[in-house]
Amino acid sequence: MKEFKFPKGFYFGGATAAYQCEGATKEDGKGEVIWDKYLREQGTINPDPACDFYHRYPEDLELCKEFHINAIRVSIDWARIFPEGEGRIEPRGVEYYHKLFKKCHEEGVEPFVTLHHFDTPQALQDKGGWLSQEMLDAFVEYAKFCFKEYAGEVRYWITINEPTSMAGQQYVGGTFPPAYKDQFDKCFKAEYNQNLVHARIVNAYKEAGYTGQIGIVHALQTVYPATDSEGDKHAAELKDVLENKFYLDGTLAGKYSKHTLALVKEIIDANGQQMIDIKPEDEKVLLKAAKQLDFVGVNYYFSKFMKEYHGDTEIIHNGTGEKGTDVNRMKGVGEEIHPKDLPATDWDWIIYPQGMYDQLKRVYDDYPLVHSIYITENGMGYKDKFEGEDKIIDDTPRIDYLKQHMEEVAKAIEAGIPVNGYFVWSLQDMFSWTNGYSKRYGLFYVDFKTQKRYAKKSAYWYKKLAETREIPPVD
Ligand code: GCO
Repeated sequence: MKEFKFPKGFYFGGATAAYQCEGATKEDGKGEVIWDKYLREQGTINPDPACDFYHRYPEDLELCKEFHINAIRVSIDWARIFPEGEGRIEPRGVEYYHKLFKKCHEEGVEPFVTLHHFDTPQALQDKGGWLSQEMLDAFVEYAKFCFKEYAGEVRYWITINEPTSMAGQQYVGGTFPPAYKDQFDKCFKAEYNQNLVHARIVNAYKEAGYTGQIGIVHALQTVYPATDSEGDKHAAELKDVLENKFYLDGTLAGKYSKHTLALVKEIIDANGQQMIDIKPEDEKVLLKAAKQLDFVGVNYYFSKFMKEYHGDTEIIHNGTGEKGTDVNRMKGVGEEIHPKDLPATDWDWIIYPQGMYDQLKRVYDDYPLVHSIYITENGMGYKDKFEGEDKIIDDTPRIDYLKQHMEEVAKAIEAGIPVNGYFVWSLQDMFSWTNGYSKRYGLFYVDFKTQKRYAKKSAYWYKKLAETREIPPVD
């Protein structure tokens, strides 16, 4: 791409999430979250010490400064502040985030702070999680507490990270606790509740008159039909409504279109379940929030290609498998296929940079209330190899991935789409919810035994990008 320069003030960030990086899951009075119980029972991933961000955040933020990374996505672990999700407050947890934000500002790194990044307090999950009114009300109270406590320290708030991964994997895919499968009615009910509680929080933030910005982060997968057949086109529409459109309508338009609801009903009916209730009074809340929303965050990793599926046995395996093993069929939706000519990561995530542009264009064109977009996650899982203290870790395939996607962002900006920042997932290596420690995403390699950080080749590439605001070549 020739002579493109990202605008001044553009954020070149790195993304993290509390539970994936902090470790210290039992420290300073922190309460239990759904992953503590689940990972203990599964015996697969030990969330401690992760990359020990709880103690090593100063070093990570100093690295940000050194590498010209001027923003960081962090999340607050709800159960550090409210160990039971509601009621009693733990002052040590409250204090920790004050220290973290202070350090961010000292290093000139703008914090973008997520309130919920997959780590529901266990006490609230026991009451029904996203399906319970008590959890929703507790979420609003926790959000209001944070707004007041950290006012002046946090200028960018994110209500929920990837609600689709949460609801989809809790009720359909079965890879997030409590790991139910094929419960499309509950999945859409959880989605409905997430949209609504997000809107209540946005409205509360605005009513209180804070001057910062508030948004939501969606994981958007761009869905294409595998062929031009009507059946494949329809399968793509169904998949899109399940993964993207129900959320986009709810949070960015503030209203579910008739077509969206018809597709939702079709999926639920095909699975012999009960259609969810859409209440007109809830839509008023959604619309008010959509009109006041400051930005939308887009997490983009891959695109999906859909084929009509006629079989009646469902095999669901949602993107967790090692290469070649990933099958993804959903009853009432369709079957994902992998076009032969498209590359994929070691976890079979199809690499399709064009999908990033198409998705940004869709969000901007189809949702006129949207006026500011951040790429809040984009990156590549890779089995990085450490070859000694004196050798720079060569992650050229990741640089290639980042470069191709940055070019799509640049294309979007040139087309007038207001993208104001980009966050690499992830700043440093941490663990992946379903793939553990072997799936590394970081710009900085973490030796999980010593907790030492090493800049990968991609970190130097990113530094150059942030310094010059121009996309450097791969080598
Ligand atoms: C992983 C994912 C990441 C994170 C992130 C999502 O493998 O862990 O690729 O995207 O899950 O927390 O917001």
